[in-house]
Amino acid sequence: MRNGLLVLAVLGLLVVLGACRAAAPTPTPKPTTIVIEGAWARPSPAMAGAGAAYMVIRNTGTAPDALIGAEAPETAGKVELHETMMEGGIARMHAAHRFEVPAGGTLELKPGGKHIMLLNLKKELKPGDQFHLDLKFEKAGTLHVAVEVRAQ
Ligand SMILES: [Cu+2]
Repeated sequence: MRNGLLVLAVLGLLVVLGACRAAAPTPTPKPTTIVIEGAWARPSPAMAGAGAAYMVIRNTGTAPDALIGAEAPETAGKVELHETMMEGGIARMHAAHRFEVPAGGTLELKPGGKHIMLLNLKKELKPGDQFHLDLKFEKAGTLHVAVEVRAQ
């Protein structure tokens, strides 16, 4: 009698475990977690019309993401993703549609490389000032960043 109950209990447990296994979702990569570090921009007079912002974008998630656009409505009429490339010894900037941020990796925006181009400046970028930049990511959505204006 006791043994019969034990067998039933074990069978019941197996059924429960089996059900759990069947119901368990297939593992999917966690959504990206984007962290922005050290966002800064070079000083630029408004009459220059353009400036550039730099930062390190860290993806702490297990899925890749991509920066697909940016806006700074109070500061620049237009914001583009730019890449600097050497062509015949001359550095030229090209607009890019997206910058990949690999899973568990970083994307570095720096002078002479990939950067965020601020066009049609609405105000002077003075050392010590801060301005807001909205970064649009494919998966993480829009992140708001404070950009510090400094010489280097
Ligand atoms: Cu540029």
